[in-house]
Amino acid sequence: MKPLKPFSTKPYFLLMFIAVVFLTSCEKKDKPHTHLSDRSLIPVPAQVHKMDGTFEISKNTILYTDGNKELDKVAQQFINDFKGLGNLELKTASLAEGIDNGIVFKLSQQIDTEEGYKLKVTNHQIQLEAKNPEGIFRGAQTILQLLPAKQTEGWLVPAVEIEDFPQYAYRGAMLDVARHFFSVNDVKRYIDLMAAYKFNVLHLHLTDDQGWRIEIKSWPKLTEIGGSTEVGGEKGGFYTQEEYQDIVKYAAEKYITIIPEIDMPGHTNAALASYPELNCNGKATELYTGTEVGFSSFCTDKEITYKFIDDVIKELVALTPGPYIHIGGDESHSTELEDYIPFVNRVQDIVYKYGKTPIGWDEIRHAKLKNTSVVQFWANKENALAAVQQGAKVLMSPASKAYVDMKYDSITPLGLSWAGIINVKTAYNWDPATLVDGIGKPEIVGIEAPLWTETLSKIEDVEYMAYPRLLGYAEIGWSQDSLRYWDSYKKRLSMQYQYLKQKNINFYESKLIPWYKATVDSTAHKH
Ligand code: TNX
Repeated sequence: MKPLKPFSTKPYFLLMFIAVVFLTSCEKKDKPHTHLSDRSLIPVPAQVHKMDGTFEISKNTILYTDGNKELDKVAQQFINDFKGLGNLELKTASLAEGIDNGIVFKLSQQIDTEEGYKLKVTNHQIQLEAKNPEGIFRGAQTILQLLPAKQTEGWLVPAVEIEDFPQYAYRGAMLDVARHFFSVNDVKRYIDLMAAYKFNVLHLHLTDDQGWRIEIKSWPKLTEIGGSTEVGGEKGGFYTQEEYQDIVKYAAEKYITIIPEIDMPGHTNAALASYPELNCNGKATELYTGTEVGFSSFCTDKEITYKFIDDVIKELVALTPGPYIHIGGDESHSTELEDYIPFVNRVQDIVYKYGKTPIGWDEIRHAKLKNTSVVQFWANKENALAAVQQGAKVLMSPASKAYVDMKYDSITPLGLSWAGIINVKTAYNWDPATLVDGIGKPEIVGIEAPLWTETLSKIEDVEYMAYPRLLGYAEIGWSQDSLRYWDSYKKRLSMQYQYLKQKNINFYESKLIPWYKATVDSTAHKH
């Protein structure tokens, strides 16, 4: 055997090679990682490319932004949301050339879709880009869904590339705070949950027979008297203008527009009980705490009625930055059609006079609509079609699919059933663009899921009816129809179990969904 040359490097190379292989394989073993299949995205994004790798958010992770003030606020919200989950407070820094680690939120003109975003997760970076901070906010919700609901072996985000944008510009939910009153904090909680699933509109049904819930300074008895009760005769409540503005601001931070509704000429008993002059006979009505509809009407041929409406809308417009004012118009069974038509025409003009666009329930199509006005389809297809023929746009809220106050099944303890039973599948499995012959995507502004509260007196009741169905409406509004399948949705919804629990939502555990109840810990893999 030939002796080794004293300074031969060969054996060292071999040793080093073995050491490197050993160490990297160890590192692989110890570094926890996760898979995209462990996560569930609702609404499903337009394009998802699975990649290899995992990004881990730790206490050392830095969130970089490119110095835009509004973007910084969105970053701060992400930090707060993450802190709520993980008790870790991420640090921020401004983005500089060459940064290729950490989390990056960046505005980019290369993305041209409203609310759209591009997200890229690799082993060492999460990069989120959008045209504006709103798109970043939507994308940040996706990042939160890419995290486990509870800490696993770390805050692991699977590597992925996502390009996403919404199918409809208007993705709403409605809360009836008139039948039962809900506090500012309840409404904020509703907003939080909506934001997580990319809704962008909250319609507040502020007035009805049973209550007037928004302070109008020039007509103070509306809330003093009209806001004093609710269904069942309990104490009602109302939002002061400051409280309403607080809601508007809170929603705006989550890129949710508040649309206030003053329902008229019917559904007006609370106002009629507050001011005798709004009644044709000059006498105030009694406050009403039952659940019948269709018995009240403003006196449509008194001038004071229009002075009243002008004052109300003027004050409301001053508090409402969003483009729409909802004027109701439904179930005016105590108003003759010949009175209803000129009434709606005048109210429509008042809204335009103050620079806003009116929305009304589908009955308003009887009036002469401007082609920028929006009709909210809820029950009558002919009404919706007639509105489209006038050139108006349609907001889709078909009661038999999208009314979240309908029962899930015949034994649901809460809710109503006049429009049918809406289980989680029925709520999900419909397409707004094919529901009414003659009304397609170009005529539709979007969808909205109304929640009427005749039978719901607590926020837990509201949540029980809204969740999980609201997740389905979120997906109908946001995701491409070609990507929506019940089987896929069902699986993704089942995986939201821990997320809904983690947020303490009192949701209905539908038997149609094979809820994935295991702690999310078991979804992190070591290889
Ligand atoms: C119909 S939908 C109504 C509401 C009720 C609801 C109950 C609509 C425009 N009007 O006044 O609260 O049914 O489901």
